[in-house]
Formats: sequence, C-alpha cells, structure tokens
Amino acid sequence: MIPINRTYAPIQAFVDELARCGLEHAVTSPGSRNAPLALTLAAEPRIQSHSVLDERSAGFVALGIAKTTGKPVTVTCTSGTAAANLMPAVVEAREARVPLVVMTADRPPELREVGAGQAIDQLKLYGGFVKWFAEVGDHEPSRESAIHHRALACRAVATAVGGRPGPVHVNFPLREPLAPVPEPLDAADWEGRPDGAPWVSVTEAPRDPDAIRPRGFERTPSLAREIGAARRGSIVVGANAGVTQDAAHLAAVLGWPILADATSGIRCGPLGYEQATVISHYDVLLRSERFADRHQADLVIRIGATPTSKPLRAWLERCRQIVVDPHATWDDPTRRAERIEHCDPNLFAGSLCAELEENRPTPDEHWLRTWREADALVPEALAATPDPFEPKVWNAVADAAPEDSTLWIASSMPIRDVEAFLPRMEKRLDLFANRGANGIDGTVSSAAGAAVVAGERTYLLTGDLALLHDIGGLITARRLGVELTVVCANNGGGGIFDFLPVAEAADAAAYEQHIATPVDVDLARIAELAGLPHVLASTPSEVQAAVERPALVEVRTDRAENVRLHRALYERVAAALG
Ligand SMILES: Cc1ncc(C[n+]2csc(CCOP(=O)(O)OP(=O)(O)O)c2C)c(N)n1
Ligand SMILES: [Mg+2]
Repeated sequence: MIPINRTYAPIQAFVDELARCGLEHAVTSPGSRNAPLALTLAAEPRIQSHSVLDERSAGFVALGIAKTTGKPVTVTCTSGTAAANLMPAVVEAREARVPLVVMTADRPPELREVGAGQAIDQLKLYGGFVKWFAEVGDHEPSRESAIHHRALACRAVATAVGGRPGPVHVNFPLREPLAPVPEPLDAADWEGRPDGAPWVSVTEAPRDPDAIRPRGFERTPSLAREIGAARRGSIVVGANAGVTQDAAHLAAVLGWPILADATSGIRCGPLGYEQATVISHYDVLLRSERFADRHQADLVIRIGATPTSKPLRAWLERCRQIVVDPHATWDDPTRRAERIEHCDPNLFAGSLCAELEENRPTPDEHWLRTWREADALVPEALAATPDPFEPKVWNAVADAAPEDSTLWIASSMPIRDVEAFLPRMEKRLDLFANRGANGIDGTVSSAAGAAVVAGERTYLLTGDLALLHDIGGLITARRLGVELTVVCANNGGGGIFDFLPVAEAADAAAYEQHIATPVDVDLARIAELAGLPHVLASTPSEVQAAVERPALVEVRTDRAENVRLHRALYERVAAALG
C-alpha cells in the first residue's frame, strides 16, 4: 500500500481490509467531503465500485447487490442530508437481514454544531436500525492509526455478516486535504498483515442443533420422535431461510407438504427429492375456510421469515409450530410458536432425517394427496381467467426467463400475486423482493443492484406506483449500464387498496385522490427516460415475446376488474375444492 496523504492513508488501510475480508462491491455517491472514501474505493482493484447519483437509490443498489450475492456491500456518501437519504435502505437491510457497511463522511469535531456548511449530527444517525455504529475519530498519521483503521474495517464486516446479518454504520470525520495530493508518509506504517490476510480473521461456527448438548444427551432423537408422531404436518419455508435440498429431503421422509414462499429458493429449481411435494398455491387454497378447516396441521416446522400470505398466517395461528431460524431471531408474528430452534436449518433437517431414516414414520397418504390435488386446481383456474390478468403477467415473465435469471418483485400486489400463483418449476430462478419492511420505495434501484451481479438478464416485476416512486432508479440503471427488463402492471394507482374495506367505506373522490393516488404519466415517456423501448402487452404470449430483450413492458389493467377477477378465481377454486 502506498499511502497518499494523512487523510487518505487511514482510509486506504480501511478499504484494504474490506477487500481482505472478501468485500467485492462498493456503491459511491458524489461529494467533496467523501471524495477520499469514494476515490479510495474506486482505486481498489479487488472491489468493484458503482457510482450512483442519488443516495436513496445508492442505498438500494447496495442492498440489491448484497441480497443477491449474500455478501457484504459497502455504500458511501457525503455529509448532511446525503447520509439521511440512506435511511430507507438501512431499514430494509435491518429487517431483511442484509449485510451493509455504510461509510459516511462527516465534518471533523471543530466543524460540528457551529453553523458550518453541510454539517448535521450524524452520530447514531440510523438509530437502532444498525447493528453497530462507530465514530472513526481523527488520528495523527501513525502505525497506531493504521492498526485502528484496519481492525475497525474487520469489525465492521464481521458485525454486518455475523449472527443475524444487517447494516453497520462507520462515520468518518474528514479534514483537508480532501484531494489526493501526495504527502511524504512512511509506507511501512500503513502495511497490513503479510500474505493478504485480514488484520483480524473472524470465524463463526455453523449452528448445529446438537452441538450445545453433551454427547448422549442430544436433542434430535426426542424431537424426531415428536415430529415423526405428527402425521398431518407441514413445512413452511419463507425468505432468509437459506435452505437447500435438505428441507425437501425432510419433507420426503416425513410425507409432509412444503408450503414454499416464492422467495424461499424452493419454488423454482431442482429439489433433488422426487417424493417431496411443494405446494405453491397455499394462499388461494387457504382462502377456502372449508379447506383450511379440513387441512389443519398437527404440527408445522416453519423455516425462515413468515410468508406474506394473510390466509397462511391465519392458518398458522391455529397450528402448533416449531420455528427454525438460523439467525437467532424471534420471527413469530402469530406468537403461537412452541419452540424456536436457533440453528442452521440444513443441519436441523439433516440430523432429523438421519434420525427418522432408522425409524421411518408412515406418512398419511390422504393428507399429502389432498394437498397435491388441491394445488393442481389453481393453475387451471388461472388459465381460465380472461386477459389481461396481473398474476398471468408475472407467470408469463417467469415462463419466458431463461434458467438462472433473476426476478425482482415489487411490494404490493406483484409479490402477493407471485406468492399465490407462481407454480413450482424445475427451472432455477432467483426471486427477490424487499419484504423486510414491505416498502414500495427503492424497487427499481434494488433491481438495478441485482442486475449488476446477476450477469444474466434481470427482470423487474412492478406496479405503476412502485415504478414511479423510484423513477430515479431508472436513471441509476441507465448509468450503471445494466440489462434490466421492467414489466409494469399499470392499473392506475395502488390496486392493492381496492381489495381493502377502505375502498368501499371512504368517500370515493377522497379515496382516489389520497389513497389510490393514480398518476397520469405516459409510461412510453418513462421508457424514453430509461433508454428502454416501450412495449404494450396484454396476453401471456405477448408478455413472453416482449421480455425477450430489455424493455419497459406495460400491461394496462383496471383496478376494479382486477379485484373482480381475483375474487371470481378464489370462488371457482373454493367450489372445486368442494
Ligand atoms: C415507501 C412506501 N410508501 C407507501 C407504502 C404503502 N403502499 C403499499 S402498496 C402501495 C401502492 C402500490 O401501488 P402499485 O405499485 O401500483 O402496485 P399495485 O397496488 O397497483 O399492485 C402503497 C402506496 C409502502 N408500502 N411503502
Ligand atoms: Mg398499481
């Protein structure tokens, strides 16, 4: 490392450690105070730096990269409101357990609270949403300063990725020289450990369900007996579960259905166990009270975040639940969990399988068959629904997307429709959504972040308001030069609200103006802004043809008709269920 000057050298040491800790992506935003941070990141060959003008967008780009890679990403910005603009992404990162290292530039102590320009109180700016806040300090250039910055970087990364992953905030008070003007400094003072090792290597042992008990007192055998005794059970898998095929193996051994959220990683891709049954359309099935009553489970093993579906949540409230969570969190909105197992879900499934294989439970064939038969009714009902129908639009994109594509799904109806209607498929697709805090903000930017790393084509499935909310994200995507295909169901406002009692109860004009909030913008002009061709589509085959190349594909739908079509479909399925 060749230290540039007294401002840059500590940051060079910090960034060198980020790279040594395996951090691969940084997102920068412009400014003078943070030039040392942005320029040092940009100069680091082991880190890919992506420049984003708007900090709110930058935060979500970083989030999108970190979510898709599962690795920590750093995002840096200048002082003042710039730093405040990272808040929504920090909140989503905290709720969705995404490792982010936020590096903000700040004024040095003598320029705080004295009316200096662009100076706000940045200490603990993100409050309880970050796992750790560090005020870096202002040190004289020395070996001690180098060691401090190196250790700090290691701690920032380890804290972001360790335990329950999440964001950390490192605040850098920076003085002149803010420009990279060379000063004579002793290079030996600034070196890291030999052979590129991090200053501090941090390891975390996998959370083994039996590791905390002494030999002979393992917990798995008794748990296996209890689970094996429940013949009408089910495994519910949500986002953040990190489950692999082990969950499918467990389901196959138990003869239980897996109710798999679209973002669980189990809906799209090979399962490895043919006998495993994945139920995709639980949201539609459990809307039938009769079906829900008759299909009450004796026991549910719930892995990862609770899926969005309201009927599923209502059904879960009546079930005995064992929650398996790898990140030692308390994910139990139903407050009905009997046990929370803080362990690796794959080790959990693996050790249960090993135990159960010796004493295989006899599955209740009827239980599994009725779930499977019911699940098969939904695609039929969907196909029989006239176009344009929003769930058919999203399924058409998934059908058209080549293997290993990435689909980013906006909050509001798109994620609900995908959860309810996307069928289980062998094709491997990566599905992501910002469901930590369920915001409609930052959607385009998050997808742009995903597109930075996906390599393959990335598709954004969005409503009109989520698209317009993050219109700056289209500029971000354009500047990043990513291949993004945006598919927008333009139903003239927040279609989700038409499903809710407020649509009927509120004054019609006030409802339109203040709740549904239609925005009269021609999406063809938005496409032009984004540098994308604008294509109108209506049927699934038109959508499939339209998404063959990057474009803004608009499907015009009607909010009231959308509600009618959904309800008619639910009734048809309920009638078919008997
Ligand atoms: C940042 C943020 N602001 C407001 C909301 C409340 N909200 C939830 S859904 C929604 C409407 C979304 O409309 P659109 O993207 O067109 O999807 P649609 O409901 O039509 O499917 C709004 C405003 C939110 N979730 N996040
Ligand atoms: Mg809409």
